[in-house]
Amino acid sequence: MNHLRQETILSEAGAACWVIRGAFAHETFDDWHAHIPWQHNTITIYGKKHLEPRLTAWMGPAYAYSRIRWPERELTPLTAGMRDAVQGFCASSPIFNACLFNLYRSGMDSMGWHRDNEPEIDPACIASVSFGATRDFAVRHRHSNKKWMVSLGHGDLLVMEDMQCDFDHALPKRLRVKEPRINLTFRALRG
Ligand SMILES: O=C(O)CCC(=O)C(=O)O
Repeated sequence: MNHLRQETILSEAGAACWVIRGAFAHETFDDWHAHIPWQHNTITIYGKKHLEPRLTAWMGPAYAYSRIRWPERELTPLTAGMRDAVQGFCASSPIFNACLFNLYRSGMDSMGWHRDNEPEIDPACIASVSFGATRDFAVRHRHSNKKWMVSLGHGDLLVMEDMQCDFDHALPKRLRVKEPRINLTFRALRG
């Protein structure tokens, strides 16, 4: 894997975001799509129920966010293998014991600005792998409003270190994108 190099997206006040292009380009979208137990959750915004603009799945300890409750589900061998490979790129990270999966069916699907700052998530490192369509990933500083945009393609690894306090991130809609994208986000949940 000598040809893989780390590309810094941001490095500010102890926080960092970096990408390794094509780290998992040998994996196929179809294999992951078939492997993951997708579900389509309803969320409540200002008292109104909406279907989330993406499909999701969870493997790891029991976890809840935005009133969605995920029961404990063991990482499958395929997911645990990917976790081990991702962990290999993140030497100083706590051990990832959970994975949130996102399926964006087309550029109409998205994820709004947020932080992964639930108290049980270790903020030191969150790592994600993308498969399928290339999509823009946006980051903004919560106080200065400075913004960064990085395009994530098939097999790219994105790592966020100590970013969940001062930075938000999002996956904006891109109406020209017709193809689906899967994102695997590995987190370390504290027991
Ligand atoms: O799909 C992405 O790259 C973003 C996923 C994300 O922000 C999250 O799962 O918290």
